[in-house]
Amino acid sequence: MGYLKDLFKEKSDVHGKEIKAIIEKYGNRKVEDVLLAQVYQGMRGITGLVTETSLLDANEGIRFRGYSIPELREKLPKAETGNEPLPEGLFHLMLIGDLPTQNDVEHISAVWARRSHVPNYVFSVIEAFPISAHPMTQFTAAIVALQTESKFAKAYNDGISKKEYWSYVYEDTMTLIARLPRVAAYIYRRKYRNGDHIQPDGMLDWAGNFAHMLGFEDEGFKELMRLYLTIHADHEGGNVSAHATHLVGSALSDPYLSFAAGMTGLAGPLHGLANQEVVRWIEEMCKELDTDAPNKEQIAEYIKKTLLEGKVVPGYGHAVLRKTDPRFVAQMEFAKRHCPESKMIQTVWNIYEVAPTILENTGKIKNPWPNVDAHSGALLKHYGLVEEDFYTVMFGVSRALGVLASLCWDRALGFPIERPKSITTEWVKKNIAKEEAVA
Ligand code: CMX
Repeated sequence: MGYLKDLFKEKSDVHGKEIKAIIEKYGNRKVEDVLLAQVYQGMRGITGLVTETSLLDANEGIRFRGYSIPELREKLPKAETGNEPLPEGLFHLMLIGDLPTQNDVEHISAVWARRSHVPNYVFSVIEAFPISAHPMTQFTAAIVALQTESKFAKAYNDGISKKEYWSYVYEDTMTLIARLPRVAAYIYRRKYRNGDHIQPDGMLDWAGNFAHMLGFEDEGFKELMRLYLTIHADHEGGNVSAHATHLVGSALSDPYLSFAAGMTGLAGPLHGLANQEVVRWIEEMCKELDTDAPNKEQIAEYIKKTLLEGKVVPGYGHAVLRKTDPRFVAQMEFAKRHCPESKMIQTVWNIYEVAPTILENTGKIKNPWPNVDAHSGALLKHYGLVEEDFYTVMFGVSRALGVLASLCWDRALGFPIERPKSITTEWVKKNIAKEEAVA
């Protein structure tokens, strides 16, 4: 076994024993009572999952294994010429639980570079789609196509013991993450650059190589990729992409199939597709107002119009967060340092100044503050990656780090098939009638 895999085994054995002891001693403890409204309304706020890689605080935002985004930007190893964290380091932190050394991230970069070869038939699957197919459709299909390489599926078929599941899930995780940038870049170059593909550069880090294969050699863009692929990686377990991956994985579907399920969820406009929607919304506003720099009054009117039309203001609101998303702040800081002159970025900042008050005044939106998707598109546009349909694929490449590290933990800890109880409204009405008759 490689040393990272040995380390994961060591950590997960210890943690597995700890969890067993907790369940034995405290398993009968109640976490919380569930309200009927929560059952009907998206299970909001119901604690029903364990996800070890990250934890979301409503006011403070995400912490990965206890570290906030500003702390990660300071403490995670960087590329030789860069200031932003290497996503390899965040993967190590989420998988092992400890901050990595520079050697650790170099090791992961090297393993991923070694495993990055994508079989030709996967490209044939992508090529079979009409060029007009949404990049997320092509991406998800390519991930399913890669599944024929699953070591877990093969080992399960050969009849391995439960105790070995984690080992094959780990192998699939490392290979799938290694291949995603190549698959994503292929889709990009096929759809937007006349199929003029760029071969990987095995000497670059995972994010730097992704930028290279997309066709962006600018060091600023590579830095943005390192930040982008770090901050989008994980957002605890209940969000649609993480939960879908975990849920499907609990049926012992292999990591490829589980991750593909997560990606079909990420492709929804209320989740990952919001980054594309934000840019479109800004561009439509600019077109309608016939300016590339709308002022705050104009933006405020446009937000009110969007709400009146019964649409959402993309990039704002969150199911858990109740303050500005620190992932938005990280991107704002990056933009202030690298490209404060961009008109679209300035518009993003102006929206930030006026939208929260208007959204709050509706009296129904629980979180009027921006989320990660409010900023990302404007930064990508600045560097010339202008095809917004592609943005969710980039989100997906990053999300693999968190949800697949979690899947390794799921299997190492022996989590069972997930099967919450559902009820019918008939059941609800009968129970209410019974309770009222007693009262
Ligand atoms: N614009 C307009 N209305 C909004 C809104 C927004 N940005 N955010 C919430 N609302 C509305 C909801 O649609 C809901 O309306 P109804 O009662 O008429 O159904 C009401 O306010 C209450 O919703 P909520 O409890 O505040 O929010 P939810 O937890 O139900 O939904 C989210 C959260 C993110 C889906 C929602 O805020 C939204 O649709 N935002 C815009 C899309 C977006 O940016 N998504 C990306 C989220 C981050 C990510 O996953 O990538």
